[in-house]
Amino acid sequence: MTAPTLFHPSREWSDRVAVLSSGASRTYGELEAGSRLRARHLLAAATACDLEGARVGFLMEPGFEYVVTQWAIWRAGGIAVPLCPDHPDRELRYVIDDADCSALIGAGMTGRRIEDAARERGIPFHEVSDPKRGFPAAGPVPPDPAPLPWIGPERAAMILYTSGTTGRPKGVVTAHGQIEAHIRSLLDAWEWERDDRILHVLPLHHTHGIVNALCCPLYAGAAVEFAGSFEAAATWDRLASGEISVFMAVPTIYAKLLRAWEAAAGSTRRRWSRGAGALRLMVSGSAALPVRVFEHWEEITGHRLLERYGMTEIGMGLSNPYEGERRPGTVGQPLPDVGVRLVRPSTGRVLAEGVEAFAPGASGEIRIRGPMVFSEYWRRPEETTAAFVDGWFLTGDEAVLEDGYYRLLGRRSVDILKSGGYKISAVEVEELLRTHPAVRDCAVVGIPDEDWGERVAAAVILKARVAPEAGLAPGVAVSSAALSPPWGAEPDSAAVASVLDPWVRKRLARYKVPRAWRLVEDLPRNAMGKVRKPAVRALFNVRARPS
Ligand code: MLC
Ligand code: AMP
Repeated sequence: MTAPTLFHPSREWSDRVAVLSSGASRTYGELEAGSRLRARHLLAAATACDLEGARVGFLMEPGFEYVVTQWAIWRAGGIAVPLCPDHPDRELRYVIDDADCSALIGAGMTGRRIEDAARERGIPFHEVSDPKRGFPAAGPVPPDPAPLPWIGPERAAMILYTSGTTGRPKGVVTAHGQIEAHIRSLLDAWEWERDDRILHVLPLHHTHGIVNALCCPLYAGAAVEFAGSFEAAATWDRLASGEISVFMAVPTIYAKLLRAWEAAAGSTRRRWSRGAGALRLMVSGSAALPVRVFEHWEEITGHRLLERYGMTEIGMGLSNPYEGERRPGTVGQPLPDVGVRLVRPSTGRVLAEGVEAFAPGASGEIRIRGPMVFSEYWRRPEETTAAFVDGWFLTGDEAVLEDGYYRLLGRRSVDILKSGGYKISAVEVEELLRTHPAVRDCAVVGIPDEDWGERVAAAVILKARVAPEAGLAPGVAVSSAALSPPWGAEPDSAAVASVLDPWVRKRLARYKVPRAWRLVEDLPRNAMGKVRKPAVRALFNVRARPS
């Protein structure tokens, strides 16, 4: 394989616009120069000529600085660890510690949130304000063009954190060559062109926003327009501007856009519909796209959304065709260079491979192989080994191959939820809740939601005796029934929610916060004492489905 070109734009592109953000447009030449300078500052601060895989955490809003920083870390030989501006300190510190970051970079008010974390850990915090200035505090910088290290495709490039079936999120390590294989597969399948401009509305700590919507266009020489955070009317206006050719989003965003369209005046609707209809490509992924959303979107824009399937560990695996029939409710066929199999886990029998079904109609686990599949879970060798069988990655997703198209049936684990495209571990939320002084036990489940796919819901048993500092009792409470928060005589689900919601919010990303609460005296369990999650779902008036 040749040297990765993730951060080596073609010389011919120097004057082309690479990034538009905060009302300014920046060229590939500026990106190239800014990231080289920042890389040299990083190396000077570390007194090294190659960061040799040191992890560098960075926190900033989506925009030009983000891209300059990502490229600078790569050019300096570091591993980029993007941090999420929405996360509370506890989550940020978890990632910084788990990745064992040796330097942190922050921009603006958002970035300054990790300054204390750097000081406490005795690692440098670099504040960036202007790419031309690099890090002023980093001391003397070698003259340009100083040699930057050569980065081979096998070297680790990025760690992204993803939830699993157990506890806290794991770091997924991908190498430069793997990211490049992911990009090349999508460039080929979706026909990215230099003249494309994508409207970018996704978070930049997950593969959808980072690789599909940022690295792909930059690799193709196209332009990325950052919208800031997602806002439906502003997004419609930009889609209708005539300047955007590509859009990628999670189903919740399309659902929110549809609601905004329905609420708009007739003339606005016509303008939005006409404008969006002129785009070259609109993609949905990260969660199941409801057929109703697919159909409504087609009705108002004429676009048949291209739905695809991916995962942090594998990049993208399956996609409906760019040319050819895009079938609602399916995720299409294997992407270029991706090996896809359906396997019955209990027997190891291969039920389908590629587009060939060996046991028509039978469902199995999706297993993936290919040059884009990740290297390892960061410092978790046992979990890495357990994630593969014969070189195939076990996705944990269940699917069936029907008439040559894969259709997802759901996750094999009830403990993995998806809300608004974010993966959430029920176990992580449960483990946190159990550390609250008033909580004896709990069970967290996903309940279906039209717009969000799933919402997080928690059933909670309170301790019989609660210390006053628990916040649920004004003094010494003696029994669960007698627990009385200051605002009510009897504890009920609403009272529990009012105490636990703000407590959880301080500790977990907001998309992990339960949106529905039930106070229960006991949890439904099977004969082995294991909580029956389908029965927990029923507590929220959701019809039980098999676990
Ligand atoms: C926001 N909220 C959520 C939420 N996002 N609740 C549950 N699930 C979510 N995902 C809550 C907020 O806390 C707030 O509630 C309320 O919703 C409104 O917040 P908001 O910030 O105004 O919402 P909005 O900006 O509209 O955010 C929604 C969203 C966002 C869909 C734009 O969730 C998002 O960017 N999702 C994309 C996730 C993503 O990129 N996944 C890719 C993973 S990679 P309150 O009570 O706090 O006010 C992957 C692989 C692959 O999956 O195949 O791509
Ligand atoms: P993440 O771990 O955040 O990368 O999320 C990956 C998971 O998102 C996959 O394992 C699937 O469960 C889910 N997913 C991604 N794309 C789709 C899709 N088009 N339809 C249904 N689920 C999807």
